[in-house]
Amino acid sequence: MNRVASICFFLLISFISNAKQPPNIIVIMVDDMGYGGVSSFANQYYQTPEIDRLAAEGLQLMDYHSNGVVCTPTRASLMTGLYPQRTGSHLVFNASPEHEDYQRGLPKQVLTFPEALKQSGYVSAIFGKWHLGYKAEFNPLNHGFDQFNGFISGNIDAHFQYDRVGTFDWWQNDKLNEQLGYHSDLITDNTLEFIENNKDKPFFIYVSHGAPHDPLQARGSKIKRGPNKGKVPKWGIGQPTYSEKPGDNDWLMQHIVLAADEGVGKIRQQVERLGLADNTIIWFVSDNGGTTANHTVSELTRGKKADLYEGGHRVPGIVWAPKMVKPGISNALVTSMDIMPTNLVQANVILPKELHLDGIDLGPVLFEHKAQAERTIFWGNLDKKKGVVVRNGLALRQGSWKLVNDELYDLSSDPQEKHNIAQQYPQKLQAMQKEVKAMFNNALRDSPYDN
Ligand SMILES: [Ca+2]
Repeated sequence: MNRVASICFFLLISFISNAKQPPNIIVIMVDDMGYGGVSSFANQYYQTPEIDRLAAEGLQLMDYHSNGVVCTPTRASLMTGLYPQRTGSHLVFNASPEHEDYQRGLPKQVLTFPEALKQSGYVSAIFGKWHLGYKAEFNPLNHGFDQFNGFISGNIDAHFQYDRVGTFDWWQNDKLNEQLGYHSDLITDNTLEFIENNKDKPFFIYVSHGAPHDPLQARGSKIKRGPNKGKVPKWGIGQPTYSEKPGDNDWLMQHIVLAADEGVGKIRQQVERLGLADNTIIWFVSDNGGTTANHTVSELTRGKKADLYEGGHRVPGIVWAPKMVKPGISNALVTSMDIMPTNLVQANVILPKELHLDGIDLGPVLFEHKAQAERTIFWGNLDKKKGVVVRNGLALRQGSWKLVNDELYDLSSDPQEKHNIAQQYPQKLQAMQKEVKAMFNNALRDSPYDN
């Protein structure tokens, strides 16, 4: 080896040994939780101390939005960095095998978050809800995850894992295989074990809670589905149960939400105990707004799950990373599809130049306090039978302007969307209506499905 080659070799080795291990990434997603589910956002009924602590020590994202107003679309955006329409995942994947949308799934050819992270040597796991396809080809293991303990449908019994149509739905990797316990606790325990087992390599964990989606069951509640329906399971005896205060839905919801909140605390503690806090990013987000039944809607946002008003998609968002964020409140516009590109940059993943992502790297805004350029984001629902946009239609956010079909709001002065100003700004209304249709149709053209 000549001298120049030796120096180059030395520099290369120095570079490798000095290169910091890329950060561990944990995304905790709760299901159907609006601002009313978290006390540091707008829960007036009870405290959520662990989620609040994450917010206090991290960045509380006051303008965080799910890309869908229901489950499947948001999860597709989180996994791909794309608008859900591009992957044909803008509909809820229905659990009934007779339903035509049962056949759909996140297309294999789309690059997923865990697949991209493999370039930097990450090991990846999902614990909990998938909801991105029922067929074997759509299993998380076929989308880049190394481990999966959870369910593929939209919701399960919290004790015995039967889905809405009575199909057993708890997977350990690609095999149906039960785990005994309350769903939120299983998700937490699997996460803690995975962190311990993989503490020496970069890991990505998608902690995907079923709470507080229905069926609404606390740890001590009766089983609602499957052969043991009506019984309290052995792990539920002596635990909080709705039977103590029948009809008090806030009490029931408190015990459902607090099981997930405890899990948030245990995950943070595990990261700290193993000395990983300085190189770990934890996101806490919801997949869509709250529901009337689960009492996580809030007067701060108009509407609820499935609405295109803010209550359908402006949801709790937190990013915790002690070495990277200065604790505080951020008013940056952040969406589900930005989490993947933001983390890929932190993970030193280089994406092919021709690969288009709709989400953007928000590292400069969140971690370096740079100013954010104005963004334009759309939400859209489609009735594929009629081939037209229906029910809630289309929404567009542009700076502080918000279009909801033929209504126009200025969120800077009217965050609760109480004053429709469409008549005062007819040209703005028209321009935004034109733009949202163009963006929606552009995204839909990439869908591998008919619509
Ligand atoms: Ca949901």
